Amino acid sequence: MTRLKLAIQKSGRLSEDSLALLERSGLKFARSKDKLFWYGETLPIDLMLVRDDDIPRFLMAGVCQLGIVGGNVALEKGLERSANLGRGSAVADESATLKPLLPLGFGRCRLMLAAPEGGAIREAKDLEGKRVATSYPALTQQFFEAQGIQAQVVFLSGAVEIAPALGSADAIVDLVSTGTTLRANHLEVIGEVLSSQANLYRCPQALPAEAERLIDTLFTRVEGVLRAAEAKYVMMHAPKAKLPEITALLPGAETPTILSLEGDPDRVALHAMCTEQVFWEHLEELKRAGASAILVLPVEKMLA
Ligand code: PRT
Ligand code: ZN
Repeated sequence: MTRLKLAIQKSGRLSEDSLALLERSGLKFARSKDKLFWYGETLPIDLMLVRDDDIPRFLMAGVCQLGIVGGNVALEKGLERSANLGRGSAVADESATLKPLLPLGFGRCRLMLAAPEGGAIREAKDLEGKRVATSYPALTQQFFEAQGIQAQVVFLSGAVEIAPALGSADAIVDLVSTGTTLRANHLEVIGEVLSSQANLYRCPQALPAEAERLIDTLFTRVEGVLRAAEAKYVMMHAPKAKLPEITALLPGAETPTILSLEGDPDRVALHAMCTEQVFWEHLEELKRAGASAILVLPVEKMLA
């Protein structure tokens, strides 16, 4: 029987959210002690727990068929790989690239160009002939080349933010989420290289029909969970005469369900799906239109 491997980060910023999303999508795993492979108990999809940097390579080589990793890592590794191909490395399918199946909404960050606060370097072009330290050399190189700027990209595997203070670089390109690390090192953002989040990827190779069906099944489930995260099930009592007005205040809702209220001919119960944001925006208007007994419930899954 076909079994697929899905790679996630073993321990790091993406691990918890990746596992939680898969579990909410109905995948359960027998957690093994060695923690490299977890057997999939509810679908024939096993988990591989690895370093995030290895996931793009494993997907390209077909070591795993699915993977969750940041767009920043997938793009960087893709660019590094094309550069290596130029130098004659042997890879079966040169045209293959990793395409995200689904953005997952977590692991959000931005790859930013930053320079010492209040210094002479105010924008990318001030870095002509200067040194830029980064753990993302290929994306950084591409960023400067696209603007016709010749900067010297210095690769550092970690602690990139201290390079300017040590005098080993004039600026850095690094991931930023809250900006605390930059501020602590007296650096400020002067440009954006990339905006990123965690994505679900598949291997570029076409797979046997059964494996492709399994990928579709996983895709549908994960997508359902992601949509449900934004969806709310809203219930309220409303004057019958105001139904068109109230329905219009819940856009995106499929046709609402209307139920009669025992002993009250003028009012009905209305049930509808809508996004949480829309609901809050219109709460006061709903009340003014006569809605009462309003209940908002979370939606666990949305399957069609
Ligand atoms: O061991 P392994 O190789 O698997 O893990 P890793 O250390 O390479 O990666 P990890 O766990 O740090 O990050 C995994 C992924 O999380 C990244 O590739 C991004 O896609 C995503 N991500 C989201 C981030 C951040 N936010 C982030 N803030 N990755 C790193 N950071 C760093 C940032 O560079 C800074 O140094 O966190 C620090 C704090 O950021 P501020 O801005 O909040 O101060
Ligand atoms: Zn890593």
